[in-house]
Amino acid sequence: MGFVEDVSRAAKIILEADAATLISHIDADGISSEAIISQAVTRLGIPVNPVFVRQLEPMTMKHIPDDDTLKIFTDLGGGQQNLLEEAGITADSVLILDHHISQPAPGGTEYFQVNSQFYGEDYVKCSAAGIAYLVARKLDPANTDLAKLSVVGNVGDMMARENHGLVGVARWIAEDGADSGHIRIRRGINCYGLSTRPLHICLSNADDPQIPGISGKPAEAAALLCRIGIYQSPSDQRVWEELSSEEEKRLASVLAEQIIANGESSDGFIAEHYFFPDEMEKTPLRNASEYATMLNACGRWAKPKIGEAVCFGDRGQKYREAEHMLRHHRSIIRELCEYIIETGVEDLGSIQAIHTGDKYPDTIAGIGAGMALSKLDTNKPILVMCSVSDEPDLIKVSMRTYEKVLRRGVDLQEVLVTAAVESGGAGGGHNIAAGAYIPKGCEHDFTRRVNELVKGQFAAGQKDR
Ligand SMILES: [Mn+2]
Repeated sequence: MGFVEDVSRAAKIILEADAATLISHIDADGISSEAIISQAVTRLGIPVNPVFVRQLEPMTMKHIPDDDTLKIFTDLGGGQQNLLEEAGITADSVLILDHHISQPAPGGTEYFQVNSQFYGEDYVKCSAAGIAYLVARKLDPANTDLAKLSVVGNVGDMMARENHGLVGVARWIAEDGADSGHIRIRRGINCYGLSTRPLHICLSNADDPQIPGISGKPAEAAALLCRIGIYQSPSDQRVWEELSSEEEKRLASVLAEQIIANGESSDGFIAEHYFFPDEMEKTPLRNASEYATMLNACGRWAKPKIGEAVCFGDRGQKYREAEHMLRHHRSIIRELCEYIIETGVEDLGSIQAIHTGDKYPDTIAGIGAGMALSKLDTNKPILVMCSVSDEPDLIKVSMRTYEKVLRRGVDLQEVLVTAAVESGGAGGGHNIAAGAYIPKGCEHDFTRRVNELVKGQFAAGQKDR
């Protein structure tokens, strides 16, 4: 069936339900998908019970109540239909809204699903929060306030990364939110913290591409901003979001010149950003990427319901708890990053690797790897291994790299999928950021194999040009 028909059918299934259980993932996309459907369903007067899981696997299936509520799976479920079938959950009590690869149930139970993978190119780069929003909008066209959460989920799931902005149906959703006044779409420097961080800090954190003379150098960044008249003094605290469009153009052209003068490519230096004018200024809720980090912080530290409350509009007690989660999240990541730098990585030739054991939670290994990389050799991907808290036989692997390395032929997803399967594990992710789980004990051989594969990609990339 076509996308429009499937969304209508999903809405009809919800309208016919007496009560619903919402099962969702704990990351930014999972929390925002849940919050979209939950609010849309509650607005219809249908009671909802949320269940958040780290993963849908045999151990977590017990959290799904055995009752006659409609089970709505968001941001998961498509790939775990075997588990639903094993648990005896019938097709007429399930609705799946997902964007991950779908695996049909082995016994042939046909669960109804709206999945971004089914409808062609315009839909592939749309996360579960995108699908959830389109279903919510079908339920009631007045649900356009939820477009914000949909963009948070999409940005949180890196749907804007490759094209430096959302594309296809996810972009349409952002425009829909802009039309109703809930979203402001702006193009500008591809940095993080555009609403909360003083501009010189924001610029000094830029790492992909790096800005010569500015990355890692906040004082130089402040001096530059004074020179071009954007700061009055080096102690100014203006954030990017406060710049006029003339000022942001001036800043972007000066920085682009600086990158190009240094022989680097300025590709990817400008990106599209999504701001939320009805949120409080200078808070993480003002733009999609900072909002997503806040939700991820809640989820990764096992408090998805605090993130959910923020999505529902709580700006009191729960919001303060979310701010606390975010600070905690940042300080642990900073510690991990310092640990990696101080301990030092092993240079294998084409990659650099480190094993952090059980010192830091596996849920932040990838983020820590990304941050540490800016202070290491940025021409080689980084690989971080660590123990997994409740799985003593597994090792989690996270890899990160930069766009300039992708342009030389590297694809981390391909590397990790191949190497993980060979070692009896499983991998996935994106070309620029990927992860894997491998059996404990094979780390040495695994990193050597990854190094070999990356070396091969560099060599093939060389030949192509
Ligand atoms: Mn997702």
